[in-house]
Amino acid sequence: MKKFALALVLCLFAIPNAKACDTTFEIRNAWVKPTMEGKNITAAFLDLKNTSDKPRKLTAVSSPAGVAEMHNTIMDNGVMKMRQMEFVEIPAGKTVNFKPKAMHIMLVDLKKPLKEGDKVKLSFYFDNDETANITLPVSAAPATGKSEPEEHHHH
Ligand SMILES: [Cu+2]
Repeated sequence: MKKFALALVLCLFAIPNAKACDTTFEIRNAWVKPTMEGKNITAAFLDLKNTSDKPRKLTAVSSPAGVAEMHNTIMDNGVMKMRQMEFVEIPAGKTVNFKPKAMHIMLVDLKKPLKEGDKVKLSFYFDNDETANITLPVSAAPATGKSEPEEHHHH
């Protein structure tokens, strides 16, 4: 239930209009990690669900706070590396999890440091011309608990 409540709150915060509420995408558990001292880079995490019956692609993300990129984390000879992705596929009815040490939304060239309590706006662009605008809290930990069941998907 907590997840659902958060989704509603995010809808109310949708900028510049309430269109995110009408899209076939649901965004939950969204949060941004505070920047570290002297860094202008951080990452955003969220669960993105495609509620339609067609596969979709997330093709771009933007933020007024800086430059937003879709990243994946890969292990290369035991070394953790990040790789930028041109798009993220979301199968019909499935959820893609952006989380630490996995896929994430990288925020670089930030105009100012982000601290706990700040808000970050993100716009998500999809291959069917839908856009979802949300506002994420900057917090040291995920906005909701991790104990709830998650939908799993495998590539
Ligand atoms: Cu990254």
